[in-house]
Amino acid sequence: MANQVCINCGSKYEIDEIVYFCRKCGDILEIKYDYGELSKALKRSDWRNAPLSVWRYRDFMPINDPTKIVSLNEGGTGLHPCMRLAKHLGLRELYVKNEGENPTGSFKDRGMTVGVTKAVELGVKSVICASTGNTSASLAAYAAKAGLQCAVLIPTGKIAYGKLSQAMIYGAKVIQVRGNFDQALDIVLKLSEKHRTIYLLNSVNPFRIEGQKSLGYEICDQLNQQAPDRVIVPVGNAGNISAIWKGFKEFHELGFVKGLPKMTGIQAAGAAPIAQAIKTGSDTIVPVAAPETVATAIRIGAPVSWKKALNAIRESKGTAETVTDEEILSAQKLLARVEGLFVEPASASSIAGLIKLVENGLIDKDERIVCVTTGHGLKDPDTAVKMSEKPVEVDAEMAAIEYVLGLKRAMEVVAR
Ligand code: AN7
Repeated sequence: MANQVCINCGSKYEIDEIVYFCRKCGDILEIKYDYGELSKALKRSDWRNAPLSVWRYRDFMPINDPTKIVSLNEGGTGLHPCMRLAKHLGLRELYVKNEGENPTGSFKDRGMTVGVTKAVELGVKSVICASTGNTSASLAAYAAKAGLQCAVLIPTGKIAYGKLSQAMIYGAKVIQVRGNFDQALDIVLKLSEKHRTIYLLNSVNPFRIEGQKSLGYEICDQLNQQAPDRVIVPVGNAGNISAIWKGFKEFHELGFVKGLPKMTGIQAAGAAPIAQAIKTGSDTIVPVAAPETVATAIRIGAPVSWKKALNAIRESKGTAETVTDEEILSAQKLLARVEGLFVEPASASSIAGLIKLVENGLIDKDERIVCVTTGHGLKDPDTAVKMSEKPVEVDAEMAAIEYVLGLKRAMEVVAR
């Protein structure tokens, strides 16, 4: 019922073939279904009665054997109405889809539950990825659950501490590469071609994208079978925005929603090849050789899914924007302080992008908008601590605390 298909030349590959790039033209692959067949299968299924989660959509996933599913209970994250933030920005209807609520604290778990399940189905014993942090944390956890050997390549010194601690405690072989993410990805792509027994779980693996498309499905289901007008997504390697768009398009094709959202990608100013291509109307990207941003998760100069992302943004009549580190950090603080949502810097770029697009008059204030926040704030505690007011240290005395809380004047404290 499903095939792997090249996004450029349309070459088809069997669903159980281990292939990451088209053998004819070298482009990346996506999974395509016979939607007539899928529609029939869905009519026989009681998927709507399953709880909101990635595996509620099992019938939409290219998995043959449900007994092999490797799950830590991913998906089913909150779609939080953000009334206070909306009011602050003069917007009518704003939601945050908070992916930090996943088992390892990021959206990557949606893709890994499907990708690692596929690895188990295929009978592979060892998995690998390159990562700016979250992919490595997620893969390490799912590999542990499945009993697979796992190696992760991360850039030296530029990965947030929470993520590093996760990859380490889950028992992955953690390899720090003296270089950036793009260099590490290049190595694992070549390595997995050369050593066919090592299964690659970066987002060129189309099974990852299948899991992540559930983010789009969930948003529709949480909005009572309606698509929002706009979805704003942080963009790094560009798998997620492509996956979410695939989810919306499939729900639309299957007749579950009438409309489609404008996909809006946000990149950090120092790592923004996709936003540049959108702004200049280019059909291709110019990779950034030395990407730099405080949002280390999206510190990526040569996004592997760039073509899928440009398609998603253009097909949906969306847009792309860049945000500075300062804008990212101030959006992170604002979201925490007006909505009680603590997200990591890369995730806050969707909020920073929203603010910028509203200020520039590029978003209609009546739109129904969903910002995706991709990872939990505790992934990067150092940045949060650096960004916030320092704690006040006092003697263990009531009067000192009354003073700090403004309940007593300094004189009285001293006099006592
Ligand atoms: C919090 O972990 O690429 O555009 O190696 O961790 O699908 O790459 C992380 C990406 C956004 C960008 N927000 O998503 C990795 C990695 C967070 C992220 C992105 C990432 P893509």
